[in-house]
Amino acid sequence: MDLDALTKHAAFYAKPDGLILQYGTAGFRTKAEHLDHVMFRMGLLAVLRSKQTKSTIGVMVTASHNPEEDNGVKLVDPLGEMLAPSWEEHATCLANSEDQNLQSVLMDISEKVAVNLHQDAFVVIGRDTRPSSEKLSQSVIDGVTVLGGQVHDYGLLTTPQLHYMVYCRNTSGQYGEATTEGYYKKLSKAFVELTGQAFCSGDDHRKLKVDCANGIGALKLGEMKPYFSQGLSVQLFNDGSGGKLNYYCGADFVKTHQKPPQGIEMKSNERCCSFDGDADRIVYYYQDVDGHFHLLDGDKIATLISSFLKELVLEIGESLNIGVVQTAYANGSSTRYLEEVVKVPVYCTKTGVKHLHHKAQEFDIGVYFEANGHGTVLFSKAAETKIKQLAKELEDKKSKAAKMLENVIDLFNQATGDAISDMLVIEAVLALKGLTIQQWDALYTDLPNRQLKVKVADRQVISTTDAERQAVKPPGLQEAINDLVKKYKLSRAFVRPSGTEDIVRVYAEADSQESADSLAYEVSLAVF
Ligand code: NG1
Ligand code: ZN
Repeated sequence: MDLDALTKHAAFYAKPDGLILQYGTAGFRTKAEHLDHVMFRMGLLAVLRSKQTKSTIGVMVTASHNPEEDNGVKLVDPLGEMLAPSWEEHATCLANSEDQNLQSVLMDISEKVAVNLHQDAFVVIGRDTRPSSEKLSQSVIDGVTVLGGQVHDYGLLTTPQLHYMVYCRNTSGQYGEATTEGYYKKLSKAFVELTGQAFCSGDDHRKLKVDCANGIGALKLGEMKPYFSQGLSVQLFNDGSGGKLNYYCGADFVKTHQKPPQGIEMKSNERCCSFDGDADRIVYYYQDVDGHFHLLDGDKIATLISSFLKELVLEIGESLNIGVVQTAYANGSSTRYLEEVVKVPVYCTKTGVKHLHHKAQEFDIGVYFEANGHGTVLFSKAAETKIKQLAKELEDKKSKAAKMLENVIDLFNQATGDAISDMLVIEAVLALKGLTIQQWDALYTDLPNRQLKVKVADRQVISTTDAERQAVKPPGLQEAINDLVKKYKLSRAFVRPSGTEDIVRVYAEADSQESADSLAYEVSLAVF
């Protein structure tokens, strides 16, 4: 390690006085102008992680659905997964160390994780379309190179594309080719093959309007469109030509406000969807003939996909176990529908994709979605082998189902939730089952719900258990929530400190919107 070079370069990335940041569920996130030193340091950390794992590590510069002025960074582990939790602590420690201690903190981490400093390091970098992202990704590159690591800068990428690249590179290309073209071809081939047998009644079935949140999704979906155009025609809105990122548009806006984004022309009953700012989340929606807005969120997506997978698994007659993973924010109706109608076991984990992803890995087929539209489906190696083998056998109903599953495996991003990949899966399932968005929506009715944000002096005074559904601290809070919940029918409520904002989130659902609103309000008063 060239410590002189490190000191020299570090001088360009002074830490603002008193700034303390935490590597949370989405990495580091704050105003872009405060992030230069964090980016440089994450370049350093990525080198250590790469040396330790003897693998390629990814660094993504994005703040997802946050306002355009924000930015953020997260590291991607060897199999395209989120950074291991023990390393989140190292990241926090390194980001917050005072400038003069940088070297010693770095050495401490190297010792703790037993890094062989002579090992080669390779880091790949991607960034979203924020005005600050290019300069910030240069700071990451500087951090990597100053420690002697090699870099491949992919430039503009969606977050899930970077995860895909990392996964491909660490599995000797077996998962796919580590280029955007490789990604487009792999997914499009699977999509076109999967939808090949679908009966489409009219051209409208193949049309989809996509709100790209004025983000990276517009660019990448635009590039990819020609590859799958024989199966689906997408029309892009909020494509970044003039509009501001995530401003009155995108998946997060649509989900939180439960209304259509600005900048999209919606005719009644037309199928529309929204990506978030880095294209790892997706929600669907339509407006009915009476002008009512209908949102089909991550829970509806999980339901549609789980039913489809369950049918295919029954058809191939193999005992592959399916598990669905949700969080406490999943609408109670979706959980009931999955358990009672689809008849699949449902599990609840803490908020944050890494928790869901981890749980989903326990099954042959693990479906996971957050209500906000972030999710994917994971297939175990054993399941994949079995499916591939069955797909090769004689032409019959069984092998046809296995072939479909084979394409489904290729179509889902196995590294992380991916708006483009999920969109293609949903479009394929709708086409194959001949479902309209209205029929999909009608599978079950969401329980009315309300989410509120509460500002408190210190959100950490609240701690939770049971996958965040019960508050253990402060004393008396859970009892107060229990008493309030008893006042309403079909009700449920919980509170938890946000992992990405300085607030406490309150969630309530009940038999009517008025009751859900009033329960959420009463619970928020109990939080103070
Ligand atoms: P927090 O702020 O911890 O609630 C939010 C989302 C998560 C996840 C992360 C990361 C909700 C209620 N929470 O976390 O689901 O997506 O951001 O982006 O939507
Ligand atoms: Zn995102």
